[in-house]
Amino acid sequence: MIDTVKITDKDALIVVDVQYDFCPGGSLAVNGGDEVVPVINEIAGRFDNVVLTQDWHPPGHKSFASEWKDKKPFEYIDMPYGKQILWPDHCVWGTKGAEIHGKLNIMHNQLIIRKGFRREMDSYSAFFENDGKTPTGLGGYLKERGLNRIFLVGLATDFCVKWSALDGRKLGFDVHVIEEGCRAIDLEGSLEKAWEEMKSAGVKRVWKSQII
Ligand code: VGL
Ligand code: ZN
Repeated sequence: MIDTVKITDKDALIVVDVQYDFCPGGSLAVNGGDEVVPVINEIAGRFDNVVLTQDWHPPGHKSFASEWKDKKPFEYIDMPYGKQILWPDHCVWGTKGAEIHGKLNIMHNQLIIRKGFRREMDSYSAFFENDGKTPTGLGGYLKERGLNRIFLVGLATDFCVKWSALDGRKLGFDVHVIEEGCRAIDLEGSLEKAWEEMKSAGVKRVWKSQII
């Protein structure tokens, strides 16, 4: 029998980057990205505390391949904080693609944390920018509210969800990822690798039927 997880008022659901650019038709579309919307709507009602993240880049963000001569999306570049994958322009602030999906229906969402707003640095994780040390403030917010157990859903499993899960562990949170609430970009096996990394960091992989 699979264990169930009983949600309490000390838990938080974190909905990562469910934005048009990561959904079919968007500039960095994730396969089946929009399929997470009804799943998340269903799950969200079981949580008293819900937080959203929003990938939010200025035009000309350095993670965009279009900013670099002779570079194409999904190639790499060395940034001062390490290796960076270059992306198609996406989630440019003020554009439709940056908006949170309109069918996401979570009236009791309490916070939207924006990330990636510094032109020179990318930010996958909900907790730290890609230098691994500049905080977004979410860790402090959750801790101050005594919310120590987090459940992640959203896009993409192998980038922003994974980085958030690993940083969540580093900050001492009890971290769960809800399988059907996520979809992946999956570049060169990155999805399988993501689940391995999360497992070894003590992230728990759960299915929505286990959440009661
Ligand atoms: C993401 C690539 C670039 C994500 C954001 O939300 O997973 N991936 N920016
Ligand atoms: Zn981005």
